[in-house]
Amino acid sequence: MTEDSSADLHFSGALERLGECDPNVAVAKAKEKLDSLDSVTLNIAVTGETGAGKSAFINAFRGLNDDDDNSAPTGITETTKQVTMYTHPSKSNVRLWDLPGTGMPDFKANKFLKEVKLETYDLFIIISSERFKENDVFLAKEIEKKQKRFYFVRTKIDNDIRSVAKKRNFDEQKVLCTIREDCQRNVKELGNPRVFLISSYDLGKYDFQDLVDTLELDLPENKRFALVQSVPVSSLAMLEKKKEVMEKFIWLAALASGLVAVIPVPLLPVVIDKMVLTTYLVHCHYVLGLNEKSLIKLSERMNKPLSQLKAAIKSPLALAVVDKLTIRPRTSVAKPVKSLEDLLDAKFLATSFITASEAFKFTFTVLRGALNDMINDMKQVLQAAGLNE
Ligand SMILES: Nc1nc2c(ncn2[C@@H]2O[C@H](COP(=O)(O)OP(=O)(O)OP(=O)(O)O)[C@@H](O)[C@H]2O)c(=O)[nH]1
Ligand SMILES: [Mg+2]
Repeated sequence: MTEDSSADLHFSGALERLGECDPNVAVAKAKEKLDSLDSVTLNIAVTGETGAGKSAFINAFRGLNDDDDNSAPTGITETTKQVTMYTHPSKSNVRLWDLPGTGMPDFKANKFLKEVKLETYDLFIIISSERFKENDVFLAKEIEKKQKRFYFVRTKIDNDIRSVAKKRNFDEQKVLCTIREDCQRNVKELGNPRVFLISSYDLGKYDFQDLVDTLELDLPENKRFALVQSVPVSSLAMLEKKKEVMEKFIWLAALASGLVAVIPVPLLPVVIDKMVLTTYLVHCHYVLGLNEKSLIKLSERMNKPLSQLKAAIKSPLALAVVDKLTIRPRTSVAKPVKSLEDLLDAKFLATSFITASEAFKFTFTVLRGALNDMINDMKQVLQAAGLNE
């Protein structure tokens, strides 16, 4: 699929992608596809020894702190005793499964395999905070037998770095290289799989982005979309990844909004379904992390005032979405920005479309512009938070 080319603007190309030559059917199909992209489930199982950091990883992936409501309980004593599912807070089709720890002396492999139905999950993250052990390798082999993929994650890297950072001749890259090689030695028999180094308390650092890139490549397209949408925007690189994936689907939203393409009355202007556009823009707002909860998390993590981050959001459409989602007390009269509906009306009323093709082209351009504005706003938010790289 082309990314940012004029080919995306061609109505006939959009119909072709859906394998449909009747515009009316194509609009319905585009709506269906948008819905299905939103509802496909992605089941990520997180396993590893007791205390390795499984629950903390799940919380970080869901953009939550360990002490938030609905977060997975973490601690230094064994806390996860049975399989527990955690849905993503803004994408409920993405589920993370906290599997019981494997490292206790009473761990029974057969009992574990009976309780944990490996075939249920799309992929497995095997976490360790030290070297990978016998149980980790055993599990990887069982996962492989079910023709599923596993990924080794060595967590708590922030602790490792902190403990040697004060040494003379400290070289972070060298330390990371040593840890990686050491971990890889223990899983060699599985065909030298890559080990990703991460800190659940700072996903913007180390290998989290590489992990997401790798998972993405291994997943089918619809699940890939769910994955990239759900990961928190912890760095500029992650924002770029989201941009890349979201741009690929603008044409679907543009096509799905062609409401009166379904009534083929000659010379009656094509009308755009603004509900579809509004839903799409609200969706972008959440995926990019411009929503209140994500901004609060970012402000806490980077120790920057929330107001400073919010002030970085400047584009009219992004502000209108923020305004739409803001709950105000009844007494409040202030409404500082134009409403989302008014802004969309202003854009679309000024133009009338005779053909569905024209309407598609215009809507595509408006949506692409809005997405770019929101991405630029989020870049400014990251900059205000001190995350420039
Ligand atoms: N510094 C640091 N601490 C971490 C990290 N991940 C987890 N921890 C800490 O390690 C301890 C254990 O983490 P959990 O997430 O509860 O471990 P778990 O694998 O779920 O443990 P069980 O549920 O007992 O199997 C907690 O005190 C966490 O705060 C990390 O990336 N960095
Ligand atoms: Mg746990």
